[in-house]
Amino acid sequence: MAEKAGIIGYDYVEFYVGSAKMWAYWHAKAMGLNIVGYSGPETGVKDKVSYLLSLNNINIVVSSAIKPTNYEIASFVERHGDGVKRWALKVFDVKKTFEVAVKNGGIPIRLPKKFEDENGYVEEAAIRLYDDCEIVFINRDNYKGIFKPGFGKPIQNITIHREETGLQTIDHIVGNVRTNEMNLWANYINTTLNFETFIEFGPGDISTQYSALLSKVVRSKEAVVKNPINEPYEGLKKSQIEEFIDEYLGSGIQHVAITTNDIISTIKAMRNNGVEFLSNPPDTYYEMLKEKGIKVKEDINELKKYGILCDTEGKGYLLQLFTKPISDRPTFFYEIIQRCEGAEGFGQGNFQALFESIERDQMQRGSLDREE
Ligand code: TYF
Ligand code: FE
Repeated sequence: MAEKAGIIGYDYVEFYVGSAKMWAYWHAKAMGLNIVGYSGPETGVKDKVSYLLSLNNINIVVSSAIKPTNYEIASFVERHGDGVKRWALKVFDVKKTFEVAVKNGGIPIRLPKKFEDENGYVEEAAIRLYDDCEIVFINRDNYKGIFKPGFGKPIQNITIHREETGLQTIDHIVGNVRTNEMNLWANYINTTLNFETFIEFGPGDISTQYSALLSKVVRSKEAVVKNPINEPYEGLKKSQIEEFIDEYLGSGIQHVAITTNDIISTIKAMRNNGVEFLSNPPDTYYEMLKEKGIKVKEDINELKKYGILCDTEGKGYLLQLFTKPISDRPTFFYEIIQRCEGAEGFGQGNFQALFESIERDQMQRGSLDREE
């Protein structure tokens, strides 16, 4: 459905990484995405390579510098490690959305531009987000080729045996920012994109001994685009948000949540494909879920077997599970989510179990204690 700001939904997420080919292989093998596009020297791009991975409504681009002269990618990866450089919103009118965003305080990164080849054209513009990230406005309606000019069919012959994951669409994209920056970025997104604050989690909502964070969810008026923003809050130990900021060297994207219509099959397939998930909650978590007597269609024993979390707060119920950080630094991870019977939340009822699981992971890395 059309919105006032003309935003249709997420279009793609682009990572800057050390080796795009390895990242493409992992997303194909582990996440069950298909390598459908490639850009590099063979397609006339000299100093970088990109792979486009797609499945259903998901588009992920992974890009690497292949020469140090591509300072943009090389310096990003040197500082942050592998991470999300930009997420794109599909919009009706790139120029108009960009102009309104900048008039309302959006920091321009790239002015609206048409990229053309024999297959038509793509229009793109970008504004800044967080330290080193971008929100892109894109319209690809007038392009018949693969993704964008500069892309072609993948030329690599990569054969992949995997189980199909059935992943569907990007549900939300989460940022971690420094202490006192959450409101700044929430207001920035709300005013530039005409979004609104949907939920806020304060100090009392997070209930583990150590993990402390504040969180605000901003979303588009039609609720198709949702962006939680976390900042650290005073805690006994180093919280996961502080750890992210330290390891990423600044603010940036912490996780991307992807939907499925059948989370049990998805998690089973992903586990068989070799994806590592956070450790399962204790048995008491599932006993409490049974005791609540809420009508969950799924077999609770199956949820327990695969470590899937179930939040029954609010309308409907929500099933979710989080991967471990997918690359070398404890920074970016994926969330797999199934929203049942109109569930709109973000798993608040799971915060305790989830954060305890993250803390077990932090403990293994020795990163719960702050360095003096
Ligand atoms: O997106 C969310 O808000 C949920 C909960 O470090 C969450 O997925 C919040 C903080 C965090 C991990 C997950
Ligand atoms: Fe999430």
